[in-house]
Amino acid sequence: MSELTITDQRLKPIAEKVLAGERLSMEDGIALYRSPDLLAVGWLANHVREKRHGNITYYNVNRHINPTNVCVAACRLCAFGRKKDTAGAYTMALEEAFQTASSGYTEAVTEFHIVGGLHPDLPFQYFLDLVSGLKERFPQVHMKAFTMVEVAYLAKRAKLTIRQTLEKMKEAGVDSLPGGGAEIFADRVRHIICDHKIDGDQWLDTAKLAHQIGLKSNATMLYGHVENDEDRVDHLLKLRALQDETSGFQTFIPLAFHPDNTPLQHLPKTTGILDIRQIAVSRLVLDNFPHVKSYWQMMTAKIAQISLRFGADDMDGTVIEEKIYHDAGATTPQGMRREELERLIRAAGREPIERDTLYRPVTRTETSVTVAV
Ligand code: V47
Repeated sequence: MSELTITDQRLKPIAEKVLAGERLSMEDGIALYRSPDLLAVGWLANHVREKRHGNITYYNVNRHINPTNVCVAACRLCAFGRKKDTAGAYTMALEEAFQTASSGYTEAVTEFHIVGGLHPDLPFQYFLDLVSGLKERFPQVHMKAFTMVEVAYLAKRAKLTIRQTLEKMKEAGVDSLPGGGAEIFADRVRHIICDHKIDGDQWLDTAKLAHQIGLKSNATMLYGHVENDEDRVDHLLKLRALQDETSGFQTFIPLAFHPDNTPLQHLPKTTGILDIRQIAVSRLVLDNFPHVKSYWQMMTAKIAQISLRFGADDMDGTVIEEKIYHDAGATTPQGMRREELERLIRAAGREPIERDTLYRPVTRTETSVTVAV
């Protein structure tokens, strides 16, 4: 690794803490966002990343399934949701969802990533049947299903507690939860971008319950809209505090806001510099998160690749069919093949490792896929 050169003197005490493995504060996080010395911030994040993961970069072979885009919420951040019976609204019949699950690339997937809108009429049983039906048909595939927001909404509709709802989901075959819906926890920001969702504390409480019943989850942060540096660090610190309690988070995924076709489309898109900095600050502040993912669909493949030298150790996966960002103007491809992901990772000087959702290495032969347990 190259030598650390610091041109911004305010980074010196932060660098000392990072090199000594000490925890960063709110003020440190803000200084990292504001420092003009992005290369020093990146060096430090890369140092932490290499200490944890050496040269390895993870990816997986997954498929996204969005069973419905019908949503009772009308979040200003979103271009995906539709009101029932309006143009473009869709809801998959179960058979259709099962068909979708097996369509696309021929490479065997190890994960289904299942998220959708808050549908006003679909019963809880639909979602349980969806997961158990997929499990029956694809027993070897990990079900990473339903955000904390969907869990809380389904609990309310089914008149169950959050814990009961999570337990029923687990029984039906949910193996872990994705990190969506966290956005930015600060109320002021949430009122502007996603007024209709559960608040930050409810998101955290739901994640805590999931972890307590043995379900791992991810966590996200949507950045690049109306939040400020304090809101961003506050979000990271709240996640770090919960992780201290539960150790249930696997991966943190910063999501760059895509404004097109949303009520916030007057806002500018994030820049490459902010995207890279966001990865680096996340890696430095979230000292108890095993993984930081640079989700190539959001970041673009090129920025995701560069971020492998700025703190990220994971690029997400093949995805196959992405709707949420493409409705909001994303220009990335819908999916990517394993060879291409591996090529990008190798070109960044990293060693690609295919993982399953729980970060166990996957071995493939021409006829089978094996997960090391
Ligand atoms: O929660 C919605 C975001 C999230 C927009 O856990 C938008 O492995 C940008 O959470 N511009 C869902 N972002 C996606 C998500 C995710 C993705 C990949 C991997 C994992 C994981 C989780 O997408 C939502 C919201 O924060 N989102 N609309 C938009 N216009």
